[in-house]
Amino acid sequence: MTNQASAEIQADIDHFMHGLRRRNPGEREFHQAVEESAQSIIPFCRENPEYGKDQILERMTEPDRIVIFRVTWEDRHGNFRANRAWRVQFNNSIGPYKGGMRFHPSVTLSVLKFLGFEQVLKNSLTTLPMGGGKGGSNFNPKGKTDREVMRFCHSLMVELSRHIGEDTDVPAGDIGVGEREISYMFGMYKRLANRFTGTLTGKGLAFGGSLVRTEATGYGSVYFMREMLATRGDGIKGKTAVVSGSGNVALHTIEKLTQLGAKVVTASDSGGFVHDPDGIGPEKLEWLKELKTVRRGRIREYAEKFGCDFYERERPWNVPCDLAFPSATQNELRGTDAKALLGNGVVGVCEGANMPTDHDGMQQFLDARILFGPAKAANAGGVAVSGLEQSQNALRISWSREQVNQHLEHIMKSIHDNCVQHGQEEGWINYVRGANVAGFVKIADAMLAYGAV
Ligand code: NDP
Ligand code: 2IT
Repeated sequence: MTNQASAEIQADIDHFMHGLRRRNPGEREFHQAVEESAQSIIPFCRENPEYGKDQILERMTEPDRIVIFRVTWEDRHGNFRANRAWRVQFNNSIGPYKGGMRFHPSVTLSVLKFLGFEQVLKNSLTTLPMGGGKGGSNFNPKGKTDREVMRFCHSLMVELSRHIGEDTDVPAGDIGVGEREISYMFGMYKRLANRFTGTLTGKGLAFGGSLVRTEATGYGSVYFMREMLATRGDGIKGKTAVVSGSGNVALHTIEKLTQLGAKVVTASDSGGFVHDPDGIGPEKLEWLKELKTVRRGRIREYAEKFGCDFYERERPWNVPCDLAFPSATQNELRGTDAKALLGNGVVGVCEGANMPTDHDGMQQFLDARILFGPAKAANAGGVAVSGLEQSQNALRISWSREQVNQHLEHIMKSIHDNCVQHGQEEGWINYVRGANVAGFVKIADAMLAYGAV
């Protein structure tokens, strides 16, 4: 590309981002997510002018609708408490809105808009007919009793139920929302709607949940890494891996990596990380699952139990590894962390979390041409199996563990191949560009076909 052409493209991106920032002041995470995608999509639209018309990207970055509401609930001391909740219905061009609910004190409208925008492109990549949305609340489930969480979830659903439905918008879990919260929300939804439908996913197996949904995001992320490694004649077996987080995504990433013969040497939570040079093998992982999902304890206890090092309030990116799986939260892997990983010879990074790598970190990985699987491709396995849960609910059947896992492996391979198709550059595959463009094209085709709606 000539210098003049790349200067013109940069000017287009700057112009677009200037407008987006002006329309959405102060929404830092939303700006970051859109800019990362625009850097792939705007050059693609210049090369393919049929996609550069009708304000497609401008319309795609404006949510269809946002519902903001108060959630009042009663705590264990009899005090009334009030939180704010949102549902961002971002884009339903290719199917009903679909995406998780996040409960965390850091939740803001900006965070949910970034997640909703990413979800639109991610869901398009899954090959399934799903639009994109996201929701959540600044409610902090930590330290709350089950009954407090129940009362919060029930109260939230009294309002949310007006806006969702199996063909309208289908919420699921995310940070702070797992099977317990989905069950409370689904129970109240079912009562209010007086219909038993698959309006939420991630449900318990006894009431319409799908096998492998719990494992799907972590397993999918490892399957995606496997596909990336295969393009270089390499594999998972024998690799040393660093994982951040110890929630749903991280635990099942560790599980699948270990099953495929890798050694996982770290896990973390917001208090710090543990470094276990012997590896978090199956027995230790069972203990960790119980710690995190039943006792809701802290990762520090793992170090005490198994006699390894705990690094308070630190992240694991200085630990030498072949593969890295940021699987906790956004912007947890920054430029200096990327430098440390590259310095230690990392060959692949797969984003289990949404937008865990900041702009500087991602640029370094791309410049180094390592295998970098961006979130909207690498962690799409979770929402893909949510889509399969919707299919099973609609058909009123349940597929076996093997059937669902086969679908998941197939979908991750399709996503990978689609990224390769759109991400080929001289001598390497730019998965960031591949994922953004492949996700965009399908939605853009639908929006162009609909006209001005
Ligand atoms: P969980 O709530 O199960 O676990 C979250 C983990 O990340 C915990 O270990 C938590 O530590 C840590 N964490 C959360 N916020 C922070 C923070 N601000 N700083 C440091 N650590 C933090 O969530 P999930 O595993 O479901 O989600 C993890 C990531 O994966 C998120 O980015 C989510 O959007 C993404 N994702 C999830 C999918 C799913 O199916 N669940 C699907 C696709 C992506 P602590 O307990 O101390 O808070
Ligand atoms: O970020 C995500 O893809 C999720 N939290 C899962 C969403 C879903 O609908 O299963």
